[in-house]
Formats: sequence, C-alpha cells, structure tokens
Amino acid sequence: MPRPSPLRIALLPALHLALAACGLACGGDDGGSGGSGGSTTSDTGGGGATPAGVGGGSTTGVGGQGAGGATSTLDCAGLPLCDDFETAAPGGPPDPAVWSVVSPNCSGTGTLAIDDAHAHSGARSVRIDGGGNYCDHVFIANSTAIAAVGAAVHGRFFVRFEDPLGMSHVTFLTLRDENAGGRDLRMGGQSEILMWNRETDDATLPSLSPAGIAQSLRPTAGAWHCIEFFVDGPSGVLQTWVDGAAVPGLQVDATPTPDIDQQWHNQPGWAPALSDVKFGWEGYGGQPMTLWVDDIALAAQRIGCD
Ligand SMILES: [Ca+2]
Repeated sequence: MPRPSPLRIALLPALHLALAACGLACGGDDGGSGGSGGSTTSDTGGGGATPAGVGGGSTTGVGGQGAGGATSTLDCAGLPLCDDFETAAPGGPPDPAVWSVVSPNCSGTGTLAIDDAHAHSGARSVRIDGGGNYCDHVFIANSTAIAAVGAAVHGRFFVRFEDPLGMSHVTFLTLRDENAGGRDLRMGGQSEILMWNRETDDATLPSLSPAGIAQSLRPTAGAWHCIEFFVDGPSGVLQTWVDGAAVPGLQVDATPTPDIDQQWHNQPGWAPALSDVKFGWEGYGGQPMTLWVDDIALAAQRIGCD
C-alpha cells in the first residue's frame, strides 16, 4: 500500500530498530517484517488502489502537514491509545480496559465482536454489524485517551467496508465535543462519499454539492483504507488523509472555501473540546453495514499508516 520513496527507504533501518524494540506490544503495524511494506493478511492488497471517484487526486489548497510527503509512522506502543485487537478473543468484545461497547440513547440489532476473518495487522480486528436505523447503532468507545493526548488530537485507524457507502447519511466515527454540549463531531458518509458532519447544526464537510462531493472520495468496498484525522480544538482546524494522501474536501481551515468548509464556518469560532472517541456504525436513512476496524491509534502528532 505505501509507495516507497527515498525518504522512506532511508528511514527503514530506524523503523526496524523501533519495531524490534517494541515487540508485540507495538500494535503490529505491518508486523515489522520489513521488505515489502505490505501487511500480513491476504485481503489488504486492494488498499493501494486508487478508490473510484477520487476527486482528481489533487492536494491543492491543503495546507500544513498534508504536503510533507513521506512520514515515518510513530511507535504505536507509546501512544495514549494503540490497539491492534490481537489480544482479545474472537467472538468476544475488545479489551474492556480500553473499550466500552455502547449504544447511546437506544439499542437494537447492532452487534460487534473481535473477528479473525479479516485483519489489517496480525489476525484480528473488530467486526461491526450495524443496522440501518438509528437505534440499530453500536460502537466501541474510549473516554480516557483524548485527555492524555491534549487539545490537538491526531487519530489513525484502518477500516474495511463490506459495501460501498450509500446515498443516505451514516456515521462510523464520533468524537464527543464538550464545547457543543456533548454533541458529536462525526465522520461518516452521505452521497456515497466520506464526509464529516457536525451534530449540533448538521453542517457537512464537504458541502454536498456536486463540486463538494467531487472533492472527497468513495471508499473501495472490501479493501482496507488508512484514515488519519487531525482536530486542533483551539484553532478549529480539521484535517483528513486517506491512505496517506490529504483529501481536499475534508479540510477545515481559517478561510471559508465554497463547496468545502464554507458551511462549516456558519458556526463562527468553532473550537471543539474533544473528550471521547467511538468507532461503529449509525445509520439515519436505512443503510446497514458490516465493517471491520483495526490498528486504532491516537496521539499528539501525526501517526502514519505504515
Ligand atoms: Ca489486528
């Protein structure tokens, strides 16, 4: 999945040392075996493909950290949150010391469990079977790591959707915002693309205009994708990368940009104070989904996908 670059090649000896030093506890990003940079399961090969419908692949207009090219992946073991789900038993819940299984407000048909049918790292991941109606939602939740990270939060996770995202609004990642009365900042989909949604006013990023939709992307069903996000609470900056590349339509900066973050700026001074993170599935328009999540990490710096 990662494209070798001179910088990355130069960093490989250092990465090997780091991986050797942290052993099994490191979260198994790619297993540390070196060489191809691929991962250990047979169903990861599709992650390198350019997803259908990528909006031109341009990084125009994305500032800051997205432009830097190759980055070395952080040592997961030392991060405030790092879980490769390898120590939990298939069929059971993820480590209860790290995750709660929750269905806020109401519960229905949604289920989740550790699964050994698909994995990004090692042999296991979390499988989520979310129903299409709101109460059929289910999530794993961690409410301690973000306090250890601070006000500017980087996240990284791998996700594999069984089906394409549909037209209706769905959520697969939420971040509770104490400055919004505990309402969520939500990553999900609508109009078949990845998007962010702000629960308080239902603003979307990008705007769901044809021009906005073209600036996000459609995840490839049946393939692992690496999603990275950065939320700088005090400045209200939000950044997103998929498979290592900044997604132009999933960026909030200080300047309202038509079709992208102009709608987001309708709430002046947006400055989220995040307090938890949840991964799962919640549908608002009838779309159910089976998805797998693996190699979740939170840190104060960009984490990387390798
Ligand atoms: Ca795993």
